[in-house]
Amino acid sequence: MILRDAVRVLAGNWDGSYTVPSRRLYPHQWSWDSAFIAIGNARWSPRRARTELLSLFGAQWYDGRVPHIVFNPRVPEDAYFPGPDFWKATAPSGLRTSGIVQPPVHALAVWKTHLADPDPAFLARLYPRLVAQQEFLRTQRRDADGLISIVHPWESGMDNSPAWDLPLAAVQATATGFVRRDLRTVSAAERPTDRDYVQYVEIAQLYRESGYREPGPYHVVDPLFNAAYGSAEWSLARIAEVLGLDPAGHEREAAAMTETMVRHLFDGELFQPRDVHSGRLLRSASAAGLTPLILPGLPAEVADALIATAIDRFAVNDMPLPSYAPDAPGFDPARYWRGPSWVNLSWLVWQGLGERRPDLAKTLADAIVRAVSLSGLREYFNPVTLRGHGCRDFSWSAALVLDVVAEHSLNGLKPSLRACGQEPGRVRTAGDIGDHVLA
Ligand code: 2M8
Repeated sequence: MILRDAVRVLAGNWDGSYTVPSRRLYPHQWSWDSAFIAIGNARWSPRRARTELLSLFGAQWYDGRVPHIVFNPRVPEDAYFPGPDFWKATAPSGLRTSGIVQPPVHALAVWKTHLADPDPAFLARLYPRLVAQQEFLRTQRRDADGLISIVHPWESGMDNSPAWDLPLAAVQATATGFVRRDLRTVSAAERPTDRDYVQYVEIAQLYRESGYREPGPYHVVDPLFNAAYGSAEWSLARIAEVLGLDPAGHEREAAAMTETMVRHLFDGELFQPRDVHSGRLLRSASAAGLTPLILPGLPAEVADALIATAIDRFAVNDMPLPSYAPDAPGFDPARYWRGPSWVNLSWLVWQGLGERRPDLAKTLADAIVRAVSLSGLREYFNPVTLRGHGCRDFSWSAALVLDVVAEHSLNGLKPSLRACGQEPGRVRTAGDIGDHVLA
C-alpha cells in the first residue's frame, strides 16, 4: 500500500513538468524538493525525473543561482506567501522566482537519475548548469576559510531549526503588512511563530533591496549546505567521467571542502553551524550536523564519531531520525524543523550510512517506512509517537520512500520488478510496477 500511495501522491502533485511539494501548502516548484522528488521518480519514471530537473534549471539565473522557488504563473498570488510580487525577481527564461537558494543536492539527484536510467544526453545538458550553480556559491558565498554561507534560514531548508535561534535573536523584526498563508492549511502549533515570520520577511526584504547580493543580519555557515556542496562536486566528478571530461578538478574541490569542514565545523561529536558575523560556532544539536556522512571522503574516525552521536543522541536505533536531538533544549517533537522526523533528512543520513554501516542504514530505512505506513505521507512525523504532522500527501516523503524501499528490496521490490520483466530503476509507469510491488 505504501508504494501505491507514494506513486499516487507523486502523480497527483505532478504539474506537467515538475511536482509541487504539496497542492495546498506549497503550490509552486521548490528547488531542493525537486531534487529529492527526482530521486524517487527515477525509480518508476526516469522521464519525469529528468523533466523535473530540467524544468528547475530552466529558471536558473545568469549568475548561476538556482532560485529556491519557481512560481507557477497560473497560481494566484495569494495562494502562497511570499509570492512573486514580494520577491520581484524574474529568471532569464521569463519565469518569476524567489531570489534565495537551497542546499545544492541537485548534482546528486542528476547522478542518481542517470544511474536509474543511463542517459548521457541528459547529463550533457545539465552538467554546465550544475557547474554554474556551484560557481555562484563559490564566487558569491565563500568565506575566507573556504566555507559556503547562507543568508536566510529558508536557504538552509531547515527554516525553523533551534540552531538559528541565536543568529535570529539579533535581527530587528519590524516588517508589517503581510498575511501568512500557511496557517490556512496547517495548525499554528506545527508551524513557525508569527515572530519567526516577521524576521524571515525582514531578512528577505533586506536581501532583495541589495539586489540579491549583500548578506544581511542573518549570515551563517550551515553544515548541511556545505555537505551538499561537497557531495555535488563528487557527483560532478562522476558525471564528468561519463561525458569524457577530466573529473580531477571536482575531486579536488570535494576533498578540499571535506577537509575544511572537518577543520572548522566539527566539534568532535557533530558538525556545527557557524555565525559569519561573530566567527563563532553555533553550538546546537541539529541533525544537519550528521549529514556530512554523505561526503565519500570523510575520514573514518570522523564518520565513526558521527555514527556514535546518531545512536547516542539521536536514538536512531530506536526511532526515526529526529531533526533535533531529543535531549537538547529547544527540542519540540511536533513543530516543523524543531525536532520532528523528516524523510529528506533521514534519507541524507541513510545515504551516508549506506556503505559505512549497512545495518544502521537498514534500521533507519525501516523506521521511515514504519512512520509513513502508520501515518501516511505526511510532511513530518513525531519521532516518538510516529504521529504525522504538517501537510498531507507531501511529495518528497513519497519520493524518498520509493527510493529506500527500492534500495533495500523491502517488500521484495527488486525481485518483483524482475518478475515484471523490468530491471530495478527502469520501470516506466505505475502500471508497469503492477500489483506485485504495490500491494
Ligand atoms: C518549507 O519552507 C517553505 C519556505 O521555503 C515554507 O515554509 O513556506 C521547508 O520545509 C523547505 O525545506 C521546503 O523546501 C519547503 C517546501 O517543501 O517548505
